[in-house]
Parts: sequence; structure tokens; C-alpha cells
Amino acid sequence: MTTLEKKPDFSLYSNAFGFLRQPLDFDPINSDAEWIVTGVPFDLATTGRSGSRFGPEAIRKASINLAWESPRWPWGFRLKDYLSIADCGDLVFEAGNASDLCESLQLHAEVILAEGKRMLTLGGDHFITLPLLRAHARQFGPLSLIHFDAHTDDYDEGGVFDHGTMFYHAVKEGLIYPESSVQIGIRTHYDQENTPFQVFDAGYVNEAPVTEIIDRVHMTVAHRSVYLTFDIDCLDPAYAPGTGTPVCGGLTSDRALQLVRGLQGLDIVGMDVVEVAPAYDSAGITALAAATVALDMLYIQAAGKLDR
Ligand SMILES: [Mn+2]
Repeated sequence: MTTLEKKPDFSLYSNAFGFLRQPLDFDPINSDAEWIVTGVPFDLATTGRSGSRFGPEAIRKASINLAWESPRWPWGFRLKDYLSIADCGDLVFEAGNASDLCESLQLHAEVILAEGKRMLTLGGDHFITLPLLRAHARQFGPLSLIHFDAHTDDYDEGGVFDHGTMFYHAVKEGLIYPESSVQIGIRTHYDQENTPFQVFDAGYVNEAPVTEIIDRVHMTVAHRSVYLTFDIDCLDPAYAPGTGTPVCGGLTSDRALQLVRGLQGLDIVGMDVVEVAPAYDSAGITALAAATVALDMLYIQAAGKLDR
């Protein structure tokens, strides 16, 4: 009888695993990890092209391509030396029931946050950010929002479950401080007179020096705790075609990553990347962009420990 020899796993694509080739851990509460990754395969609040329920799977798959690099450019250190993460798989909710998603996601987040852990969530459509904000505000109090998007998502019209209305409700419910919240990359109609948020629209963000934009974001947020949400449609469709509501004239992935990296030093207590819809993607570039944004978000957190 021969025994099978266990070889070192140098092949990136062998086996089954979570974000960044982390083992899946379906018991996040008892995990040793500080940051818990959750996928939310929900797209029932989508107004345009649906399909972001397949986002978490696509982002995890794309993240394989980012798992080998250590230390990672331009950070120069190894993420796992400073940050422990676990992927707890996807949130389970009743199929076709947006109310149940809302309650289940909020509860999932509340339990994890109450354990002193923090969350990186992969969407799913952008509506998932509302129950996440409810849970985070319960744990941390009202927050500043840093919101990358082509759309302000603060419309007061729309159904109960609508991925264009979350930040209208978040203000109304007292979950976020609008005056110290900033929306980056907007290029659909907004009215700076009437919106309570600081809007850095795509015209400004594509032209201004990155350092200037970063300084203004830090000034706007001031000392407050932050929830960071990144709708992948903030990127131009050239960089992120695989999304429900693409809008031309967006950011390059390079500029967006520079801006995300510039957020280090802020007290970011929760983060998500949403709206990847792989059916409209080309060559997986949207999922890769989302995985890269998510990874650099984790690096911001690790870099914060490096400074201490
Ligand atoms: Mn959007």
C-alpha cells in the first residue's frame, strides 16, 4: 500500500478557501481573527441590472491572484504579520426575503462587533450597507461615512429596499454625521445646496492632486470614527464594467487605490466593497479591482498598527 505524500501547497489555485486563500471559518465568534470577512450574496434591492449576488464569490476568486505577494507593494510589509483575518463565508438568509436579509445581516454584524471584532463585508448590492451601518452605529455610536461611488445613494424616493436610498435613511436614523461624511467620485445628479454630505465629484477627484483630496477627506472626517463603503461603480466602466449601474467618467483603479491608501491614520471601524456583478464583467477585471480595494483596506488597518 502506498501513502499519499502531502506536498507543500505552492499552487495558488488548488483547494477551496475564502478571501485571500484564508481558510473558511463558519464560527466567526470563536475565531481568533480580529477582522471577519463576510460575503452577502444579495441583490434584491438593485434598481438596474441585477447580479451582484454573485459578487462575493467572484471577489474571493479574484483575490487568489493577490494572495501570493508578500510583502505587498507599496506597503512593504506582510499583512498577516500585523492583522489576523478570517472569512466566515456568506451570510445565510431566506431567499427572496429582503426583510430577512436586513434583520439577519444586522444581527450577524452586531454579534461579531460585540465580540470586539471588526468586519470587512463583500456585497451584494449597496443596500447591505444600511443594516451594516445600523449595527456599527449601535456598537460605536454615530459615524462619519467615507463613500466611494458614482451615485450619492441618498435619494428620498424609492421602495423600502432600494440600493439608491441607504444614506437618506442613515441620516434620518441618526447613524451617520452627514456634515463629517464625504462622497467621492460622484457623477450623477446631486445638489450640493441640498445634500447634507460633502461631495467630491468625479470632475474634481479626477483632476485634483491626490494628496489634496486626501487632506480634505481627513479634514472633513476630523476625529470621528468612520465607516468606509466602496461601490465598485466609483471606478470608470473601463476598469469596472461588471456592475449594475455603470457610469462613464469615473476614477481609474490607480487613483482610487491611492485615495484608499491615503485613508490610513483614520479610525475606520467597518468597511465594505459592493456592487460587483460578474455577469457583466470582462476578464474578471471588476472582481480583481474589488479584491484589490478590499485588500488595501485591510492594509490600512495593518498600517495603523505599524505606526503604534
Ligand atoms: Mn453606485
